[in-house]
Amino acid sequence: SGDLAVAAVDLGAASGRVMVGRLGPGRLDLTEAHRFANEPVRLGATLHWDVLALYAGVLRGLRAAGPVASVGIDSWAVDYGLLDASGALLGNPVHYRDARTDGLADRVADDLGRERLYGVTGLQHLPFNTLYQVASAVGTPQYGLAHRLLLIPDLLAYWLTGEVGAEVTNASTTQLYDLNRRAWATELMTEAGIRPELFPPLREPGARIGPVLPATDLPGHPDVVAVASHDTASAVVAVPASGPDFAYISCGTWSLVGVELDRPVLGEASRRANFTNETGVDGTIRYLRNVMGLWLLQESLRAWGETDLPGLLRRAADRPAFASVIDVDDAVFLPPGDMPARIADACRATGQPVPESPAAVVRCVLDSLALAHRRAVRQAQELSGRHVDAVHVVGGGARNALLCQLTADACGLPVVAGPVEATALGNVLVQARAAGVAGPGLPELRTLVRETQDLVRYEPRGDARAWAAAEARLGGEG
Ligand code: ADP
Ligand code: LRH
Repeated sequence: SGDLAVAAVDLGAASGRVMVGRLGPGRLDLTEAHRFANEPVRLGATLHWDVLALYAGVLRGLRAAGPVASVGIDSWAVDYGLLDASGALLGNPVHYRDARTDGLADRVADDLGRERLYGVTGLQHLPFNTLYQVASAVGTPQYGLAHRLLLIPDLLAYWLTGEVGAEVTNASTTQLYDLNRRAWATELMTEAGIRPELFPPLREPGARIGPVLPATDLPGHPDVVAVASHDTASAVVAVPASGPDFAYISCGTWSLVGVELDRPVLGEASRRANFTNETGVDGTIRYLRNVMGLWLLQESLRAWGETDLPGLLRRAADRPAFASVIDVDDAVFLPPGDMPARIADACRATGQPVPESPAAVVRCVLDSLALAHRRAVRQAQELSGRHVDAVHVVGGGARNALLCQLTADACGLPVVAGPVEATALGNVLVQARAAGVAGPGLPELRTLVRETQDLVRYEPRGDARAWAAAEARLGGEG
């Protein structure tokens, strides 16, 4: 048949997977070839990614995938590896939840000027932006030896092909990328004491990177193709919307909540609301806010040693609503550690009852996350002027029926949940388009997703005033 098979490597903070996408006329199937845990390792004081374990998982997955025409790689944003002049990796990449930028991020932002930083890069202030991570490394022996900096998907592509480059959607998350000039922000780098030569040439989603090296011993030596290598950018490609009036929540470890625009929003109100302008495919802007997301749930399960998530969610659904709500975006929740204890502290500090069981903690997390979704969807509309009549929830969170329903209720809008593997689908679609088998535009790619993937619709229930009252308890603007 004329069908195309491609492999999508999608590395999330919780797990990595290699998926095979098969496309034909009106057809888009996705199957999982291999899934592996992504477990960070603390070495001394520093939290690292186990990047060689991830690479091994990628190779194993590509072998299990069988023959494919091409391979695309995406991962979480901002993190990177440093290479020496021979191309060898200098130390294990550091996890964005590591504490080494604590305090420093604020100092660097103040020194460079926050308004100006926002005007050039369009990015929200997050302490782990690449800018601050690299600034914290300047002056170390490792930094002194560094010849190249490669973001995680570009590092894996380099190991597979020997080619260096920086894919733009992910480059746009570094706070070292000039949104207006669509180039590295070399002046900012120099002012921050960062060497611009570290950063390789930019490449666009859809560009061919090169064939996999013989030494990888992969069958057929497929081409590696640049996709939207920032996982959130790939997820947004596969949002099954039928027009422009939608908000999306890419809901996994993080909830990335926003709208898709043609041009950035760079005003002072937007900066203060900490909305970001990340680069999407085809010249689009992903105007969104990072909400702490299912990290709170994942890290609670880890603390309890609990593995039965569906059972816990059923019990949480039976708990009363709004018993206690917390500000999920509080920086205290960012690092790994005892999450239930931090949630209890937050309830105590705001004079609310401390959730007394795991089911009650989960209910508190989901009510609070839905509140944060409500606020971000509202602010995205107010700040951008884009009207929204449906909210698309994609990613692992689309499997959480309680969260999807609460989000519909809180936003007062229908939620369309799915696809769960939107990121891998977006990765597959950009490869398929590069091969001339899908597209040409985002609307056609999204129609293919809408017509082939399982979606669940949640209508808003109840009284939105209850949500406004809950939001007021957090000091929100109602
Ligand atoms: P990431 O890309 O950040 O690794 P995912 O998009 O894979 O994250 O989403 C992972 C999340 O999906 C988990 O934290 C979990 O809350 C949720 N999830 C996974 N399976 C289920 C399930 N069966 N029911 C409800 N939620 C689920
Ligand atoms: C989601 C994500 C998000 C970034 C974060 C570091 O996986 O890429 O878009 O802000 O990880």
